[in-house]
Amino acid sequence: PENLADFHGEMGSCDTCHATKKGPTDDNLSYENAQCTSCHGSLEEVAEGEREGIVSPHQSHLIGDISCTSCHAGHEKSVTYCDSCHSFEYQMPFAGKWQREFVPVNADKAAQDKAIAKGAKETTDVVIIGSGGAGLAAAVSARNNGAKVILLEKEPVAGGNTKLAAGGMNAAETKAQAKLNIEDKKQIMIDDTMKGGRDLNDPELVKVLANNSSDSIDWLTALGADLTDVGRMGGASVNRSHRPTGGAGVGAHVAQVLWDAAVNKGADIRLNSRVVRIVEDATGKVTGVLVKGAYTGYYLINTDAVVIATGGFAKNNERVAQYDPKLKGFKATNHAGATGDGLDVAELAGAATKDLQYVQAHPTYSPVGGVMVTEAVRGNGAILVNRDGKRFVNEITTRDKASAAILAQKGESAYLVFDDSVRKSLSKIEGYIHLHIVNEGKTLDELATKLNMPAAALTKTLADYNGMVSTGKDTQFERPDLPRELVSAPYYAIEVAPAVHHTMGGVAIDTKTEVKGKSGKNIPGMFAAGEITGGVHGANRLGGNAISDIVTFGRIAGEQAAKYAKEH
Ligand code: FAD
Ligand code: MEZ
Repeated sequence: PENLADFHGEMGSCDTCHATKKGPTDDNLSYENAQCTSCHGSLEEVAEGEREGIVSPHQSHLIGDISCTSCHAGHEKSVTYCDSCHSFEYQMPFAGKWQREFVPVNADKAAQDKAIAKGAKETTDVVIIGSGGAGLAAAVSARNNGAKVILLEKEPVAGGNTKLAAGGMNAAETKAQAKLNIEDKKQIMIDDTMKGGRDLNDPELVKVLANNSSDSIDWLTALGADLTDVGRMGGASVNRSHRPTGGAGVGAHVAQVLWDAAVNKGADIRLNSRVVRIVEDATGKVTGVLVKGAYTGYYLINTDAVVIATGGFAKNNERVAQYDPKLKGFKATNHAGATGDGLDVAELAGAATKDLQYVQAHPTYSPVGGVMVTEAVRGNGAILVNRDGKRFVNEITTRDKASAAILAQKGESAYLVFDDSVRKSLSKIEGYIHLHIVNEGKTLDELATKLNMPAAALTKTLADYNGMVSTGKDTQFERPDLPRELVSAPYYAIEVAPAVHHTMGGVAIDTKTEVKGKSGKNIPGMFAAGEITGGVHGANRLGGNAISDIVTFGRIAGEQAAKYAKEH
């Protein structure tokens, strides 16, 4: 047999997998996936049967209901979704290589026009495009405000970049900060955010971000989230980045909480469903969206309001390089769907854009693991050293500065060096160890030898650094926060280099998340939230501010869209 369909065909007929001879009946492949698990067991059951110590494709960090068909295809080659970031070379049956060509949203205009002319298949109050944190928060809040919600996600798995977020969610004046005696003010968060964004942020949006940040933490907590660990991120004056106890990644947790809430509250969530057009009437008011279901083809949904929550475009290097040619050829930290086609859909529907030229590189990406190493490792005490074993930057400066400093080193990369106390402070590090990207030495000499670095220089660097920690002042690079001495063996190092991480620009919105049109007037019925929007972060986003952004503006967008739908 050439593929899984042939293989299963030999055991039975089409009904081994499909309900009818016509093939899949929905784009989630609900029936087909139920058939897989009825024979092979659930994802968790399959994972339990796998050897310990190996990187298991079935013990994934993805969120939601992960379908077998996300990787295992029937009539085509199967492709491991993990390979969109990593390269594990799993021996999957009937497998092909990960590859994806970007197909523009308007590639098939004649067929799309025909589908629109056919009329709507169904009607709803609010359509949300994108299942990341902004989309899921909007879904929860639109449901809380009584709207009928359909959420459309083009990828086979939910969660977008949100599920990958690691270091934390920024918020000021929170209960968790108070418990830890951290003094913070919303105004300081505003000032830090404006300064980090080189004062190019929209100040009104920044006020909404900071002033609602602790409410957003409370809102998530009420939904079941644990955001009680608080750490430091680059560019912040105080510790305000919230994450689960023990330092687990924030994004998978928040996205899972929001996913569960959206499902429980009755949002109709459809995967493999790409929105290719927003339809408007002659006055420019939103009336519907055109969807391309991966299995069901084009269909039109009539809706009063749409929330665009399609994220950024950092994974689309061609587009990134158009705005920032210095980043041409760079790897990206993002998920496969961060290509910017939601931006195209919005622009084709008349949305104005702003700040598209601002694209951020994250300083610490592991090219070997295909994974971003969270800023929280530095926030909790790690230092950056170059191939000569020397520090060269304030490790918790803003990302633009840290990235530029790394690129100026020999080999255009550096090592993130930390000790066992940092490892113990942040459970996210266990994931990097599991991925085999962490070098370990029982002593600094052993670590230096593994890194091919002068041992005496590395030892002196750590001794000098520890001395500065004990006096509380970094006289070399003015690092403002020196959380701990690095004295607990074993010692660890990860090779890191900058990778494209965040696109600060996007569609222009007002403080109620209404999308501004190119004409200068807001587009009736169109709302947007999250990384698809521009203005919140100015020229450079601070670590931890995106999760805050998507939850706060996602909540507002859901509420506003539901209210708009009720009134129209
Ligand atoms: P996303 O979560 O990216 O979701 C958008 C969704 O829309 C995607 O699933 C996409 O497939 C879908 N979509 C796109 N186009 C269409 C279409 N046409 N039709 C249907 N669906 C579509 N920020 C922090 O504040 N703290 C952190 O610790 C942090 N860590 C990060 C770590 C990594 C590795 C990455 C990549 C980012 C991190 N960020 C962090 C940034 C943050 O995660 C993102 O900015 C944020 O999650 C974006 O949320 P979103 O909902 O706007 O978009
Ligand atoms: O905000 C981010 O992108 C972030 C905190 C990333 C990280 O390093 O964890």
